[in-house]
Amino acid sequence: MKVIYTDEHRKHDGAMEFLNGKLVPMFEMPRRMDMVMDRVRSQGFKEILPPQPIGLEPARRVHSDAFLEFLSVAWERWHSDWPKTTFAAPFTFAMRRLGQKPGKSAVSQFGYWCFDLSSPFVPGTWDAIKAAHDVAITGQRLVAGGERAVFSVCRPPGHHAMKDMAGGYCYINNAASAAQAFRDGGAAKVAVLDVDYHHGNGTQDIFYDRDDVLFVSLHGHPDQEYPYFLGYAEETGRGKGEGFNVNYPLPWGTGWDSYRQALADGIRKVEAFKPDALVVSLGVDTFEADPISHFKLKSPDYLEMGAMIAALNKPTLFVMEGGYAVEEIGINAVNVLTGFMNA
Ligand code: SP5
Ligand code: ZN
Repeated sequence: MKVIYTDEHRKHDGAMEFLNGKLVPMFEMPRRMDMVMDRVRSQGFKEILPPQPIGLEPARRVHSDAFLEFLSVAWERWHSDWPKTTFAAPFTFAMRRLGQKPGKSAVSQFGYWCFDLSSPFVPGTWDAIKAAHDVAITGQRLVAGGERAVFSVCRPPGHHAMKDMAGGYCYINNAASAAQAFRDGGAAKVAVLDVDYHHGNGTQDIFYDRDDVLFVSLHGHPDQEYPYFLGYAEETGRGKGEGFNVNYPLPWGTGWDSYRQALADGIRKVEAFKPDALVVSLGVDTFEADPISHFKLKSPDYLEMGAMIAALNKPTLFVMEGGYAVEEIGINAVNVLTGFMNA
């Protein structure tokens, strides 16, 4: 399996996040991808390719121009208002009611284009965002060109990013952009299977009204877990998208036995949809030792997960999302690929 990777993600580093009343160094850190790539190399993956300079056109198909414009200037805007600060993040939010608009100040713009405090900017964030998107779409093009499967090692992750809002460590929705790129390349139907611990609220937002992209997500129940406001089973799509959004909210403490049953059900839904391509939002924060999550998957379970995904027998793009148990993230993520290839 080809792996797409670049060191550009390292430029997105050094910001803090709020967690349960404390300002802490971000769990979403560069070392995560070091651990993934160490494991990729030690497991004998030979073809590690840099991304092509794809640019933002694919992203424009799933995000608004104004939002992408904000991302591109976010750090400079913030820095010119608050030159003594080392990272930028919002602290008040527009909520988008009563016609609220982004104003001229950086604080206003961050509060308008973000839905929470956990997508901060440092000087290199925009370069990392663009590189992660290039990584995703380079993988997509290889799969569209006939590869059975490719692993796009994206960082920052993407699945919380909505059409016009950043949040949850995410800025551009790499998986959604890749799914749309398959469509634009001639695939009639595409499925996105999201196995990250957190609900893929951004991907759901982007495809909620559509019947050409099936979104299936397994995640911590929104009654207990981030992103809290979306991810319920009743969210099944809207208009002609009705029936093409499938959520499996699962309680804290979920282990492989019940996870496997939900995954098998989700995979049956993907199979019935008969997609021409599959995008997997691959988060491994379902791991038992993940510091911000509450599922109980063990490392060997990821081998079986990969085998189950392989049984769909679709051209498959794996897009890296979450996973914060840094010591084991490489083992777990690469186990999915190994299970897939050995199936
Ligand atoms: C891509 C991705 O995985 N984003 C996740 C963003 C999660 N951000 C906030 C999580 C807060 C969860 N509660 C922590 C409880 C720690 N004991
Ligand atoms: Zn996650």
